[in-house]
Amino acid sequence: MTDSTKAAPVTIEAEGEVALIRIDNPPVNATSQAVRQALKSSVEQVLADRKARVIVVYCAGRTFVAGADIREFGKPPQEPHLPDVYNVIEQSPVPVVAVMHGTALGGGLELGLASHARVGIEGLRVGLPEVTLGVLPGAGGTQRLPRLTGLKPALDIIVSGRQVAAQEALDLGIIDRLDSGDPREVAVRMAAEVLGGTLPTRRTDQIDLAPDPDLIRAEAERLAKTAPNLFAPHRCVECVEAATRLPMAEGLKFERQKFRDCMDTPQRAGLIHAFFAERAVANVPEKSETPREVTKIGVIGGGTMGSGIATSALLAGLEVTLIEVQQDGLDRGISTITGNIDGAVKRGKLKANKRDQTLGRLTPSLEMESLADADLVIEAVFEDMGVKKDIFGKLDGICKQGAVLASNTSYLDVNEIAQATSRPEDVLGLHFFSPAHVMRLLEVVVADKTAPEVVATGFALGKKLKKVAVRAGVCDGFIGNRILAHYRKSADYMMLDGASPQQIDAALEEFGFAMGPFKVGDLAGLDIGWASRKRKAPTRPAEERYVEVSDRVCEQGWYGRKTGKGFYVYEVKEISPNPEVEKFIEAEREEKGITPRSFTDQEIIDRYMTAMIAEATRVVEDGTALRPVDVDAVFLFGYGFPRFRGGPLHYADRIGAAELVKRIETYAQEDAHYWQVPELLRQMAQDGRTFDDLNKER
Ligand code: 3H9
Repeated sequence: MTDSTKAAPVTIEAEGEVALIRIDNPPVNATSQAVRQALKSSVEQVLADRKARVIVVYCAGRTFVAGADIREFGKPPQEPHLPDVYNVIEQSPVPVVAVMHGTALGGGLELGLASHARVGIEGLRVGLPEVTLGVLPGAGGTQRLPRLTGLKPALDIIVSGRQVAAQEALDLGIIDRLDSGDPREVAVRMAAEVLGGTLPTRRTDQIDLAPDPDLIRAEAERLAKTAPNLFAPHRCVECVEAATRLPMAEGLKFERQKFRDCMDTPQRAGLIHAFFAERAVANVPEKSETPREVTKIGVIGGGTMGSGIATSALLAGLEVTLIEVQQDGLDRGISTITGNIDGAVKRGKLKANKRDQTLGRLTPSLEMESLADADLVIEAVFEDMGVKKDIFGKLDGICKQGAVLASNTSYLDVNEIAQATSRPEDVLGLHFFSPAHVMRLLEVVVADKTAPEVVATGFALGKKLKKVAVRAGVCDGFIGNRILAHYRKSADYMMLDGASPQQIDAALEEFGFAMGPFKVGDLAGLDIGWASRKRKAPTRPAEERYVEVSDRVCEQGWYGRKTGKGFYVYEVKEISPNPEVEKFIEAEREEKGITPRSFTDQEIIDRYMTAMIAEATRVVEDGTALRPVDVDAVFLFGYGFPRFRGGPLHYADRIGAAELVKRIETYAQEDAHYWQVPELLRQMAQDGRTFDDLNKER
């Protein structure tokens, strides 16, 4: 072809009646200001040349446009705005075809929707995930998608933010054609088809859309129940409704206004922080090390954790040897894993025809010697240092040189475990969260002697298992459980001082947690916390305030959901407060001379969150977590922290270090042992710095 003009990062390749426009903005072709500018001027240039009778837009690299450049969000918007660029495309008198490969998401799909025909390349996935970032499709998505698919599928796609596979996109009318091949080749072919009249083109704004007020009302009502805290999904419904009654130009204006409203919310900042947090945690000092190859793993222990870890590894295509000491334990493990895999098939996570093959990669064994050729072994037996040291001593004698030896301990000292072997450099903690085949968090616990390439192997395994791996230092409870152990006490203190467990749970659920702390305790099993309190009793400082209510509950054999009773009573479909708990609370208040006072919901949230932030700050201060964002990721992916709040330390920045210091000092007047201002927080307050500043510095 001739007459080629380069306008990086967008290139025009024009010959005769065909103009190919290629976007090339690695890594994911996001529409940064430079791309928007270049795309708009490229289309305008082709139109001004008056030679082309068809324009095809395609992308270089691994994917079609992945949307707006979200790094620009929160900064002053720069022209040209994306909707204006796409309006130029929609109104082009020369038909524009979008050839899409990889993922066409958000502003990427919206580029396709504004074009006059859309062609997908095998493997394409499309979607409008804006809602997951706290915004809405703001470049025509809410106005154009319903015109192509009808209201119902468009509402579903926009409000859920889900990705749609190529075949479904074809069936729904989102794409007109599914093809295969290299994007440029397909682009050339499609140009010829448009010229030859075999690929029809049309403007999306000229398609009529029938209103359906009942559907809109039903969706609004559903969201009022399921997403009362979220801002963007409700605005999405309003925009789709507007598409049914406004002409395109006005609908686009309406959408633009709602998009800006979303942009201004703290939820948008929180959700985008969460998006980047998931990726930022991979930036560890060991990231350039070459990980050891892992294809065969061993899991010791067939309990809930071990079986979950084994399931996760099997689903990732690894070979797994499961070790138990007794046949009945092994049988239970196999049956749990089989149930988990069947569940994965049911939830669409695994194709039914892959079930047997997946389970076929599992080798159950009663002999530790079966781990001789494992590349990596994860010990997941109960939390007892003696037992763990014994296992690691045996592994040292059995495992091949170069095997990685990992413990799934949730709080024990990994240095001490490593000392039980002659190869502490191969030992690390891999702390999964229950259920391990579902929860995304993996704490990679780095001991004093862990070799950098072993850390890198932990991260590589995390990636293979589709986990969010976060680097943690050794301490009691690592990042997550250490912080949890601290702030959980604040809930007990408030309970004894006058707030009921139900009020505390309700206030924190209103804040955005899926469940309040007492419900979480009931779900996880109150015996777990009880065991940990007993373990720590001998070293508990005399000044520490101790609330006994949970011990009283456990002494009755009430461990929560699994025993039918805990802080709540569980009947078939009902859950109600356990009236006996109130009696324990009153008795302890009387014994300790506490006169109950009332708490507002806001005070409950403030105290609970301040306690969490204080310990999280100490975790950053002493280097257990690399950066504040690592703590945020731990809570987002392992502890049900409301994603729209971005994580505890992102949320802390909204409050500000100075205010947090003031709060802690006020609370310390009641309990100076529990409420101590972390030195780092005091310094940040003095210097006017934020946790986000620390993220950038570290
Ligand atoms: C939108 O479009 C709004 C419009 O409706 C209206 C506007 C007016 N921007 O995920 P990866 C970075 S909202 C900037 O590891 P993968 C990412 O941080 C947008 N950067 O790759 C990472 O950087 P680093 C709607 C982005 O292959 C690198 O690219 N779109 C963006 O596993 C590689 O990413 C979305 O929500 C972006 N939009 O997955 C799509 N996207 O290497 C968001 C990625 O420094 N993106 N980066 O860590 C994704 O879902 C995935 O990145 C994708 C590729 C599936 C595309």
